[in-house]
Amino acid sequence: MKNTILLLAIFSIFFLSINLRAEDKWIETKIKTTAQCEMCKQTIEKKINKIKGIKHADLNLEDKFLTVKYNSNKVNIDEIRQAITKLGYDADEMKKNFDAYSKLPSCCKSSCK
Ligand SMILES: [Cu+2]
Repeated sequence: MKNTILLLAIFSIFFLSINLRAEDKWIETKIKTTAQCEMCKQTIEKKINKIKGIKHADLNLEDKFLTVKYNSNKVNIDEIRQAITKLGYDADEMKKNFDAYSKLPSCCKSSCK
């Protein structure tokens, strides 16, 4: 009897964990950035792709939108935006970190274009 209960408990934990995993919410969204060139694209993509919960991040230099797919259980959109601003770029309505911006090569500064 004890064994049966133990077995049931193990099974329910097992199925519960499968269910939890199935609840991972993948969201794809676009973030407007102030990227200027190929270097900006690489910097942003490299940084964002390293964040836990990010499936992929791809920046389109023509419209400057970063398309990002992320797991909303692990990371939220503001954390992603914040990571971009820390690199020296605007992210939607969030303004860039000026310290980081001032260290960018001149080709990457949005004001020179
Ligand atoms: Cu650049």
